[in-house]
Amino acid sequence: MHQRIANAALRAKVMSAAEAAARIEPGSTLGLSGFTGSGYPKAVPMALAARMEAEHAAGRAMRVRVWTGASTGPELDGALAKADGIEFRLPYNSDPIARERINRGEMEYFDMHLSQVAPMAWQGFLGPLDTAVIEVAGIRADGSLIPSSSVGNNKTWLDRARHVILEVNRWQNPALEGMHDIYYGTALPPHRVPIPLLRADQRIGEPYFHCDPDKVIAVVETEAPDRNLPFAKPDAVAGAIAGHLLEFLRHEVGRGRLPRELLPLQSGVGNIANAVLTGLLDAPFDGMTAYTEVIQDGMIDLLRAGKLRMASATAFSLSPDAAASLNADMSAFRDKMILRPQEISNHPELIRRLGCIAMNGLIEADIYGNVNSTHVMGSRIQNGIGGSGDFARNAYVSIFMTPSTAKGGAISSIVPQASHVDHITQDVQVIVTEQGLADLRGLSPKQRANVIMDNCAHPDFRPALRDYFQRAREHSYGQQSPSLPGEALAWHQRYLETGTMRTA
Ligand code: 0RQ
Repeated sequence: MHQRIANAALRAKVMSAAEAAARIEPGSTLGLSGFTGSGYPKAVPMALAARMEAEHAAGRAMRVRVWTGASTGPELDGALAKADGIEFRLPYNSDPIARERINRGEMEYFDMHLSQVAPMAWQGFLGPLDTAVIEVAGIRADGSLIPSSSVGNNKTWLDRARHVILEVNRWQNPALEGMHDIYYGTALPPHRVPIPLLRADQRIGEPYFHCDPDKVIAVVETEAPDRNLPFAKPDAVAGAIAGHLLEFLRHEVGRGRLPRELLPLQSGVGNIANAVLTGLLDAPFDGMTAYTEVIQDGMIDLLRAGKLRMASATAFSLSPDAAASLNADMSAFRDKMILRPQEISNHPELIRRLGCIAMNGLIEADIYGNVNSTHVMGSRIQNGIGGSGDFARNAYVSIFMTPSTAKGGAISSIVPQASHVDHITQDVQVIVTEQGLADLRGLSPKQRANVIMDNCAHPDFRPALRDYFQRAREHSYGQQSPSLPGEALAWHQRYLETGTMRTA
């Protein structure tokens, strides 16, 4: 017992998850570990949800405010949302139960840029933090903490919270020790200094978190897997998108605009991003690096094949199969991976300096290249902006990819006007669909519109887009970005009323 807790004072604080959850005040703000389904606490949130359900059954309200790194897992967001226990949440969420509550207006949600969460917490803009609940892989004799499969905002939560609850998860591989790089050099203006990171593979911090042991009110032992969904096998659409994108990268190398080993890759989450990574296995680029948020299945394959030299991220986001295969072989990967706090993995200064190639998904793009990553039909949140904004604005080249249609072809992903904008046209340099690729660099709005309609839109929707654009050229108030606003948004209204954007 207690093999993972080498510090005697903290060992004395071991208790059950229910006892730990009982120490959380109703109405308090919790800073929880967890990033894209890894490294989130699994026992205390479940026990807290059970307590909330009992309180609600007795007619007493019990809700908390939840801050995390990014999305977590069903034992955290799912359980607390099901118990109607979340009053407010930030940042990125992908849990379906929480998504439904948010979209029914029962839960407040702010999907802020991931790089800004820790600085805003330090600046005091988010209010006080009561209790941090952090999963770790172990506690060392000196009380320092071995991070688990995500780093996220844990350093900040441990520093800022009045109280700390630790979950020590025996399921996490002990060989994770040494893989993390926790940078303690950030400060608030006017005391900020440059972050001394010049290469994706560089270490600038230390492998452990520090935490004042007097703040620790409970230590809970668990043995529970991170839970992520398996990826779908790349289909023809994902394969075509990957093909266009890889051709573009080859072309850029040929023109001398990218080195042969490319520049550090940032890859969003999801099946298409994974298909692109799989495509890189056979592409003529060697010695690649990744400076990204999450290490996903495709990156493990690239590392194994030696195509990717190293990957820097803040978390793993692996299917159950990939997690099991990495766990079986973790020590072989230790010097090829670095997990950092998300304020570093997503730091605009570093992304700009390293010149990342950013590749993210989108919900819809308009003919001018404004991108909606978050809100279906302008009002229904899907996940959140996550780190896409951190990377899109600061990347060497900012690429967005999507199938050209959604909902079985009823919706065009290319629309006259995005119903919500996360990434303005200046932050979107390349759009790729299975139809083709639009290289928008250096183009004016009207030039962009032509390239996007011709290269990216589905042929079934091209005539309607062309017709709209032509009439906007004739009747628009101005001709810099011709638009007929009422008519543009009628595409979305038509879908809401008829179930399709098609007119015939
Ligand atoms: O909904 O499952 O109910 O049918 O949106 O769509 O096709 O599964 O897309 O998994 O590639 O995710 C933008 C959401 C794409 C993702 C987004 C509906 C579609 C489906 C999901 P259903 P798919 P993907 C690093 C970077 C923001 C965060 C980010 C995302 C659902 O990439 O969250 O980039 N990005 N982070 O049917 C109506 C359309 C639609 C549409 C799709 N045009 N209209 N519905 N859908 N397009 C990672 C992190 O930051 C952690």
